Amino acid sequence: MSDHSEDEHEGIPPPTIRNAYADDTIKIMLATDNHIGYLERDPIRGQDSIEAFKEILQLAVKHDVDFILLAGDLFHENRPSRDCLYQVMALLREYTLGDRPIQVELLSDPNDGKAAGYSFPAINYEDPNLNISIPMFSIHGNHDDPQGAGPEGALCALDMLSVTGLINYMGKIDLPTNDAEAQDTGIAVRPVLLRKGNTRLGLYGVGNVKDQRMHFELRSNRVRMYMPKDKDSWFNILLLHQNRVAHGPQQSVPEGMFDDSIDLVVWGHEHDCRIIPEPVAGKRYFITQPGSSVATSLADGEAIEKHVALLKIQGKEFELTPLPLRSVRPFVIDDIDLSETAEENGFDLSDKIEIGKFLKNRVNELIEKANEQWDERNARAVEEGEPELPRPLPLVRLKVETSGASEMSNPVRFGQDFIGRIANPRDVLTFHRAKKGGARGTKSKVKADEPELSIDDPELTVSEKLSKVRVHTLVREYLAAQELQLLGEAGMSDAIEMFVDKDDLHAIQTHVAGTLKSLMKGVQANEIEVDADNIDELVEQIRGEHEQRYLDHRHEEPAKGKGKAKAGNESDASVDSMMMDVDNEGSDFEQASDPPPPKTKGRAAPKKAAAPKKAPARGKKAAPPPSDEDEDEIEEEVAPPKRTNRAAVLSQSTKKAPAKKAATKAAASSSKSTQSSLSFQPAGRTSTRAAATRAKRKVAETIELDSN
Ligand SMILES: [Mn+2]
Repeated sequence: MSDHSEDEHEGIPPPTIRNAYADDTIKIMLATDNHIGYLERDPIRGQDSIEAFKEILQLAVKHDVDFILLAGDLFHENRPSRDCLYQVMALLREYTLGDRPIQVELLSDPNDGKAAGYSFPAINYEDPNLNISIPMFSIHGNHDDPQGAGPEGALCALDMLSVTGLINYMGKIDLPTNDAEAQDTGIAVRPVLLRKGNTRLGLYGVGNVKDQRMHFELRSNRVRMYMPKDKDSWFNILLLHQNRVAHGPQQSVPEGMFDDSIDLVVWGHEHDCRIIPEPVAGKRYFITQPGSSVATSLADGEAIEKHVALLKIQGKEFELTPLPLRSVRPFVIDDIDLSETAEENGFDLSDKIEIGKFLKNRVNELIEKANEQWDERNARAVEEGEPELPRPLPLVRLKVETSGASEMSNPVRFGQDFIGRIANPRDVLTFHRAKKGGARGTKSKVKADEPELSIDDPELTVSEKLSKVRVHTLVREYLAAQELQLLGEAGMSDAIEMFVDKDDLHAIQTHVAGTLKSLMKGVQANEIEVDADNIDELVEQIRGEHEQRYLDHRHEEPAKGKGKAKAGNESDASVDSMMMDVDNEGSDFEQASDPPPPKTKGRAAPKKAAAPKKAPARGKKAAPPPSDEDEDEIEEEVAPPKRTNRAAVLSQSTKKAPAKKAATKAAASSSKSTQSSLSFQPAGRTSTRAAATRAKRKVAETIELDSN
């Protein structure tokens, strides 16, 4: 056992197995958040994630484990590149196939979760056509979650590995298929049940879902675990991938809400290594948080030495041995307050040259520290009989609080002096300023309850903008600047997030096309006689309706994407409409922080939308198609400016009809010309793509700085 990261939990002795019998001991290689593909194009760090993954597989072989267990985010991208898939598949084939006999017997149904329409089982080593030596089990994370709704339902990268037989994908949440079921089903968890000798092990996997939903399902007791009758004579592991640290109301999952029959929770998603099992107040289970095997942000938590663990289970006892990952490059981070250090060291805050010198010295010290760290770790490993490894370039981050200093030099140029000595010369320095009215703290995460920040805020430094301005704020500002508000900021914002986060190349196109179609339909349904004066207003009203409808239905969307239900999307939606209740309890920051600007109009919209249907009662004729030539009829349905509710529509339409006679012809033809002037589709599209590209760039950088 390595002797460096123990005793973090005072007083409580680490769980141990007292009398170990090899035949009864299940040995597991525990790891998570490998984020394969992170910075894959970086010439220095491009292979970091894959190297760490390779080391984990080698450790699994070396320690002769029964299987490997991962808790999500195997891949950094929702659609991993070909290189990533190639390397992961090759490594899995290299290290997890072979003649080594498998000693854990599968007791649950091997067909639980198998690919529909095919004969092969879900668990790879139950397939006689495959020769598996070390099975790998994994849930999905938030990066590699199932997306899309093709004929096979939502799929993720793990589904690919699963059908190739290289991985056993678990925790794809079962969604209820009809309304009635949705009332009493929440998240259903079917375990993988295993046995070795006298030890019986239940693996309960819950792939990532939105924290709000998970919180709700837990609170409402709707996380249903299918457990064997004698569940307490099993050792039960729960795998999940959620926020553990609160980033806002309901933006995390509390530690103490899991079933009492659970013995150990393996918590994925949080990147800092807290792998030593921690007890939970009032609960009998422990939590282990292995942390990521690659640093995906240069934040404090990632500077903790990276580990995986050898987990041994015998009966109801377990023992966890942290194993340091030797291939991970060292990372040191430091924080300085420029005005303080200027005072201490007697230089002037306006002296750029002095400041530059000082920062360079400090970075040099950090490089030295990182190299020492590596040498120590290497020496330790060599002592334990491991081969020596060549020293990689370290990651170094210096966070500088610049309040009081007038002008800072360019951090990228600053970093050029360190090329060849550190792995991240471009972003070694970050500048930030304390906000008036209290420090924001050094946490790099976006706080959900912070006020919205504008990208144009002159108070913000570039790095603050990147890390703190939310996408939807960016989108709204951009759409406003381009006068593209028609596209609807909530929908556009979601579409851009899909485009960026999930590599859904069609997200924006689909959204724009859908919105325009709906706007057109709205205009036409109102049987408009449109002229230059009222077209803007009318379109704005319809846009309001559309936006409101979108917001109303927004929370139903994830249900379609998640789970394997192919049909019954309608009813799936009701699952998340349960969530709407939670959301509306008042703490949902999304709802609170992005009210569509024309909210009142949006509200009035549904009433107005009903008007055309009522029309026949007033008019002589049922609502005709928009091309109808009966001008009198059209007149009655004219959308006058400034009508805000149906009463107004009724009174105005009677008043207005006679007055407009003369204008009718012009109106009718302008109705057509308006149609063509409404064809802003192509223009809208290209501009949107430009918006998306810009947003993508900005978002990508943000994500790089701050993503689990
Ligand atoms: Mn994650």
